Amino acid sequence: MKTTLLKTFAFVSLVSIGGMAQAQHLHKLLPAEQEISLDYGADRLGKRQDAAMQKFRDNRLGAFIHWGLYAIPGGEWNGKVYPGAAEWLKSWAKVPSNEWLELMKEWNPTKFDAKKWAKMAKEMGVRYVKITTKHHEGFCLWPSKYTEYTVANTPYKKDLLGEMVKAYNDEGIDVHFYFSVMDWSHPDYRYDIKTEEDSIAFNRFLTFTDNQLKELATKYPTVKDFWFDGTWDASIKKNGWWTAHVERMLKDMLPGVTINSRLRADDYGKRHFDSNGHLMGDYESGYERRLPDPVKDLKVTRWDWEACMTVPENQWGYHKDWSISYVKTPTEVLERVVHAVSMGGNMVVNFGPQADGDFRMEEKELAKFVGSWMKKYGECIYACDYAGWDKQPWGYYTRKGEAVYMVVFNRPYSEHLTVKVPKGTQVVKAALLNGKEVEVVETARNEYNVNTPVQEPGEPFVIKLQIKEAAGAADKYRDALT
Ligand code: H79
Repeated sequence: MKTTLLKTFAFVSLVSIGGMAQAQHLHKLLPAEQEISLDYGADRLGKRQDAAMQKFRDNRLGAFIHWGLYAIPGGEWNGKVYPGAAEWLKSWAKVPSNEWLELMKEWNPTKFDAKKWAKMAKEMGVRYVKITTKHHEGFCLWPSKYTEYTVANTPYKKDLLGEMVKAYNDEGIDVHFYFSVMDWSHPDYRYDIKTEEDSIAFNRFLTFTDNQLKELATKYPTVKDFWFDGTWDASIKKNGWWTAHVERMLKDMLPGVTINSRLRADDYGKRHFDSNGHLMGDYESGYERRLPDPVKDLKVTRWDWEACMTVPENQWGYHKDWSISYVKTPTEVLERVVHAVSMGGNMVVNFGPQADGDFRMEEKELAKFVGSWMKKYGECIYACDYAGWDKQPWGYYTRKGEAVYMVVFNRPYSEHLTVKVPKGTQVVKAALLNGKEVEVVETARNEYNVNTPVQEPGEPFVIKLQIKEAAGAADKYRDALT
């Protein structure tokens, strides 16, 4: 990747797009001969192919847990309910850090039962859980020895993170760590580096962060992934070297660990994708509360990616009033999961537990709904990938080897589901996942009608197509002579 070229010219043009570094999907690939030399760019081209990455990918469905002090006020401060994201309340209500951290005195989740949480995740069918070890507020769910703002100094006292890691792992669920680099509780954090003093303070902050990360990797060595957030500030963009260093440090400590692209900034402060257009980290993590367009954005299959979503419009931490914004129905949540897998990505569904350690009723019901669907149809999700077939209006395709799954969300009045196959592909058989065959009729060159099941499933359902990809198969269709 290190090629010498017109570095000065490239630098000038890069500075001009520097302002757009936040646009996470600006990732034009430069022709190889025009690539610039980078010390802190992508470490690799293309997808990671090792077993740990394959496991990450095969898991496909995950849950996010946003849990911190913000669960206590639940979006309300001094009698005023703020409609913004509950985990940002400190910022919306302009609460000084010392006052905010007083909430630690009230942190006592008496209903918390890690085993129950793990069971709920298991029943939902998630294969991994991403836990906020520390969100922007700076409060740590583990007893970090590098700050006083931890669960150890609350009435609860015990290591919440440790309890969770053990309980999830005991259920066979992978644990991923969310970690916010931006830390509102730390006096040395800087949004930008403008003076020598800023630089000295921020270097201290980076050492503190290294220490916390080493602590997490040492105390909880079964962690499979670090998902970094709060990395958009100028201070971090000016220290791209540090983001590359963190990725290397964690990978040296924990072989196989995966790291999201959001951590990284290159030599020029370009984030997610380096100045040559190559993805940094192991998977793209910019799909937050949005998804690629299933018709136009096929390029996302060039790299691994993971999306995450909230159930209300934008609430990650617990907010007491979900009536402020639209709340997705369980079927809508499910559709986003399928959408992600159909495009070769993972989906993480967010939960914001209450301060008492229980989940709100809507989240419990959602977990149950997704779980009962996954029990019946999970075969079209786990270890499945982008099928490469033209999107049809009835739903989404996923694929595993010779099986192509049709996941039907929109049942047509015609009762026929149009399937257009790539050239040379034949549909041999179509069946429901319970084995019951459905009729499939070849209607034109590379086109089939698959019948909907006679009995109304009453929910999004799956038809499994067995296919044959024959090279040079005889073509019985004649081209139009007109
Ligand atoms: O943890 C959840 C959110 O709290 C966190 N990421 C998910 C997983 C998140 N929220 N917002 N963001 C990440 C991006 C925030 C960008 C902004 Fe800004 C911060 C908009 C306004 C303040 C960037 C920095 C743009 C202006 C300043």
